[in-house]
Amino acid sequence: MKRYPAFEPPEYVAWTADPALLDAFRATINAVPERKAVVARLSRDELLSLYARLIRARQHDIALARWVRQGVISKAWLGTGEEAATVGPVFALDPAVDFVAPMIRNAAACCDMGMPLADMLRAYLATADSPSGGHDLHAGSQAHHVLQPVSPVGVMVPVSAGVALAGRITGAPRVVMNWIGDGSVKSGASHEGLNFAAVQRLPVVYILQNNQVALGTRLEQHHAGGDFAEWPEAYGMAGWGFDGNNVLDAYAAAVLAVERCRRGEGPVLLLANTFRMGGHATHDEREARATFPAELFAYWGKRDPIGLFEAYLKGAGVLEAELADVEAAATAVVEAAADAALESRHHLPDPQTALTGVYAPD
Ligand SMILES: Cc1ncc(C[n+]2csc(CCOP(=O)(O)OP(=O)(O)O)c2C)c(N)n1
Ligand SMILES: [Mg+2]
Repeated sequence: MKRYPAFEPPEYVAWTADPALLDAFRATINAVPERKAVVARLSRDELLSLYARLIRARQHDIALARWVRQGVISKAWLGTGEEAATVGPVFALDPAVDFVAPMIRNAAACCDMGMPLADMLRAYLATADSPSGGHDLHAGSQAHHVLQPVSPVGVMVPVSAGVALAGRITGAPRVVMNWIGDGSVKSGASHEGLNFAAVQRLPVVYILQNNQVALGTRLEQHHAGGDFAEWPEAYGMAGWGFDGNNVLDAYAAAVLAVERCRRGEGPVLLLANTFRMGGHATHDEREARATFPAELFAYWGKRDPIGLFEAYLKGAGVLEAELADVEAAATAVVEAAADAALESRHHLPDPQTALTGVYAPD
């Protein structure tokens, strides 16, 4: 895949697959028989679709980083390096019935559920034709079953439980997938929501995305709660981990969680270990580099989830030319979406609409 030195972490610029890590990637998806069986059922087209979605996610971040550099927007929150923890699990859902509650770093969930990329980018421009009409840069769309993130992180945990409960009450069974960070899972709302989902046995797949940091606070500075792997049991729900940089492991772990939810066996708390390869947003990348030792960036930089999956596909016989075609198509889609969004740039909302959609009609 093409690399973008101006917009990607320096560790990715001259990326090549470490043979030992590629072996580990394969070993991970073969380690658990149930997951191995799920991965084995993926068709060649589905594997290429996962690849296209990963590229689209990376290109979405590159488009935003480019806008920041060009002065179109002041900053952007990126999921670079964490794409597999979003793209894999969403692939386990049925977008026609299920819902997602992404954090801002899980933007890929929006387009993977069918939201137009141009709308996701318009959210950053706060245009009148953006998903919230310019109210908020967080992107969501009821029509596409994407719950718009609420800015106070952790608050979506009980909201997701509520959406699942509403589905049960109204006879419209659905699975809700909700990502929570290693930081936001410490919020009061998150604890209440996880407990409520557990006691009501609601069909929610919570994904605890541990990227080792919350804004500028390292995990060991905000975490005294032992191994996250023990948290599901503490809440009284099922749970298991997956490799947050292995899209196939992420997919398989999520399929098993979604199946359990559909059987009515209650929520699942998945634990994904990964790493934030940049700053909290584009404004504090230098501080982020000072927050962690360079070796940690080097360690995770070798585990680029897209590079590893691409190397896996090549090893499985997919031709380089075929991957290049998929990459070019996904890249063109994002570039066209960015152009379309920019056309709306000066279409700002009428100030009279500031309260529209904020309060229920009397
Ligand atoms: C209640 C609340 N406190 C603080 C913030 C500012 N804030 C936004 S994201 C964030 C860190 C979240 O960390 P984590 O949950 O680990 O997610 P990550 O950013 O690492 O993906 C903070 C402190 C906020 N939005 N809401
Ligand atoms: Mg975090």
